[in-house]
Amino acid sequence: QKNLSLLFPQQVELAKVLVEMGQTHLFQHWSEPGVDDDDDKRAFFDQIAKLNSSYPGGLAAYITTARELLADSKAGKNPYDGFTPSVPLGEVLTYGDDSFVQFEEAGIKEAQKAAFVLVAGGLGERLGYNGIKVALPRETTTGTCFLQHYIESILGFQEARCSLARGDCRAEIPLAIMTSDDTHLRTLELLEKNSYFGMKPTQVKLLKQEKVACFDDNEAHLALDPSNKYRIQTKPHGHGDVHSLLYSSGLLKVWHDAGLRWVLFFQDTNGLLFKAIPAALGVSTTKQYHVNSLSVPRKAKEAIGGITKLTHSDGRTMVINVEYNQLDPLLRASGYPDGDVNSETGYSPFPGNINQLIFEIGPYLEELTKTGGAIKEFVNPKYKDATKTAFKSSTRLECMMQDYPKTLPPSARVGFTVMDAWLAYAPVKNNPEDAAKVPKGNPYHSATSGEMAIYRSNSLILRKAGVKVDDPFIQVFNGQEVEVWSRVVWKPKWALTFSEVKRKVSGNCSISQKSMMAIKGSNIALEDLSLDGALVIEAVDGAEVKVGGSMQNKGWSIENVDYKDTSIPEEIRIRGFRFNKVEQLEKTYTEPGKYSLTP
Ligand code: UGB
Repeated sequence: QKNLSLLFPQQVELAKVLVEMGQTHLFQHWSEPGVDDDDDKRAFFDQIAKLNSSYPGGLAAYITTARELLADSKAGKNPYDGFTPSVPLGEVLTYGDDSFVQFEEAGIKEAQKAAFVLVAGGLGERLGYNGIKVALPRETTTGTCFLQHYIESILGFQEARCSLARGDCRAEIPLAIMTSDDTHLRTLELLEKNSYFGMKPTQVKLLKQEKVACFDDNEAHLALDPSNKYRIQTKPHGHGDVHSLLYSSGLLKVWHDAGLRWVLFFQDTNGLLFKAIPAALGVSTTKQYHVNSLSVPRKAKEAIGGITKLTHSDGRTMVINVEYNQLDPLLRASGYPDGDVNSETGYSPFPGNINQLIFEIGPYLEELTKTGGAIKEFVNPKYKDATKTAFKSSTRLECMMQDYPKTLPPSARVGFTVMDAWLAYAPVKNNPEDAAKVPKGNPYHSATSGEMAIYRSNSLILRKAGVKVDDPFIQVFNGQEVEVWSRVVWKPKWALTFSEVKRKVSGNCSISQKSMMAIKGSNIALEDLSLDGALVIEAVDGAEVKVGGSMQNKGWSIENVDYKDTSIPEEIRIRGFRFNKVEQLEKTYTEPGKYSLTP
């Protein structure tokens, strides 16, 4: 009360709202007015004003929803009450077969009408990495970071667009990146420092999401920052913010008006994803899906949602992601006493959502015009114990981008596409310690597995294209047992589809297990190549290089490193290995022309 004399009328109103909403604890430590901290008190109200204005209905609505959701969570109430889950039918693709190749061809054409949206506002709490996740190397053979790889992949589609359009290359494929206060500046810095990795700066739009207030307990008391008692702790509201941002920024409308047809959403650290995009986009256009979610076979209890058909007792049905923390209780409550378990196939019967979503822009914009992009929220507190009375750390309301179809009418065409995990999904989400505790047979989702998955995928693709690639070794890094395949990487412009890989590989090619090969150029053809060592080829556009013959050198060895060894850079030690460049053949072609590289 005494402090109110310090405040402006709007601030008095906000203070009253807080008091009415049971938040008096926020003021308990406040000193007498004028004694000290006046600036801090003003800053406190600035923050409250921002939290209040950036949430529909203001803080009162936010706290009210939180109380309801926290009570439901404590009572173990299932948000899917009344719904019966069953396994849905989707488009199941097999890499490299005729229909896959046809879908890829259709998808590459449709990429001409696509816009990409990267959601990269997450803290990456589970990984515990100090930098932004998109700056992490996707693989350490070339050190290319995730963001560079994503941009180069999109530019690859753009190039494909150019060749399809026979020279008309004016149109650029747009990329929007959702950031948050945690990632915004560092994302911008990464882009600027690297000249946007080849994109035009105007081609990339950053949309910053605002954070929401955190709660300390089930009564939804707002959590004060332990290091500043005049600040409310805040955390990201979740990737679901992307819809309201695309709408409120006007970007979606700009894309729609420019004649684009598809929006493709993707996450910060999936190094395989772009291998799956052409075929998935092909499915969207062929099946005329308004919404298409990419999924992979899911191991029970894996931290990815399950795509589920939900049938309500009133007859409604929808095919939707059920998040990993909700799938088990939903199944137990609806006649599956064992909950989230593998079937006889060794996988959960529910395909795993990898949050790669493809929306058709027209119906999407129409829907957002009605909803403004609002998405249903949820709360996921981490309780200290089974009494569910205290949290391990503060919690907040969240929303997820894949919940978008929940508000769609039954007439909406919502589908999903299942791909092999080796092709489509290898996220970097878990720190080494937690990854080492993942039950045997379940994916680690770590920096170690994320990188090894790239080599596995590329090796398997080359095998399908007729190259003899040795079987992998099994090795343990940071306590995780992984398959170590030949370290083969290529730039997206070398090949975006299986047909392109096949076009660039001919004769009898073989690659030994100890080999590494980095292909950095679009016109590099492998012909009767037998590689046993390390080979790095770089070529400018316009240089056509044929690589063949028996190439042998000592190559790059792999050394174990310990994630606890702080003398090693964090990006490396979280993998548990590093390469030792003993010997390699490295060749760079800087001028257009025709070349042949033989031993
Ligand atoms: N993200 C944001 O941009 N803003 C935020 O506020 C939060 C996150 P996580 P999560 O495919 O592996 C999702 O934390 O949420 C970005 C799906 O819900 O990595 O636990 C963040 O930067 C789940 O169904 O994942 O789980 C990152 O790029 C499953 O599909 C992305 O959102 C799982 O991902 C995902 O955030 C998966």
